Amino acid sequence: QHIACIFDLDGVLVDTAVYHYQAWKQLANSLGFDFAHAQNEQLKGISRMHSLDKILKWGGVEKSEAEKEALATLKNSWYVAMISKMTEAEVLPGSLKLLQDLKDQGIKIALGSASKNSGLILERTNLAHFFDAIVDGNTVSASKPDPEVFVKAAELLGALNKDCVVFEDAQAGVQAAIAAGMAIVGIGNAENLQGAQLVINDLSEITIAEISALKK
Ligand code: B16
Ligand code: MG
Repeated sequence: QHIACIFDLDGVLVDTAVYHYQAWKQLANSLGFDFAHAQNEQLKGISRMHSLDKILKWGGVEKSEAEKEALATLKNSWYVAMISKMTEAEVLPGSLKLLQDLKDQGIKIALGSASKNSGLILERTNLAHFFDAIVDGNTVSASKPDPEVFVKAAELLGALNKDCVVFEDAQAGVQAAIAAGMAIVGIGNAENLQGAQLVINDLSEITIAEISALKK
């Protein structure tokens, strides 16, 4: 098959959104305000600093660049403490089987994540060995919805953009994949994934034949 698959990490292969939420909530509370779980949807797929900017805005709090750096570092230290305890059991349903099937068929696999912590998460959950290329928050300069993360992943795989299928759980990621000219499988609620060709609840709901049929 002439396809390549690019997986987002948080919300697609693992559910680290719960840990991001807990750590951001703790940070907001330490600044004297709170935000709703529903607002957390807007933080998915966007970078750490963009997330912080949004949260400070919700709280009506203004901080200097230096203070923001310190707050982001503090939040990350709490987040890293949480993900350091992750296990294989936290891999989302269907992920292992699909990754193994793709590998068995010789289909190239890349990670396309906004996270700077992807290495630790992949190691803790034993997923690292599936990937032919890893592009994450450490390697990109423009965050989703900019297509850079997926374009770089395709380049590293030696694949054309039009041959790539992206798996995403966030609207910002769907926008990025559209901008890259790639096919998109959305994971989660269709209302948060506008522009995806197909929306499923998790990776157990899709086969390689169905993925191939989506190719642009
Ligand atoms: P970090 P993904 C994203 O991961 C998360 O969805 C988003 O909530 C987070 O702010 C971003 O990573 C940065 O994460 O603070 O670990 O660098 O969905 O692109 O895999
Ligand atoms: Mg995600």
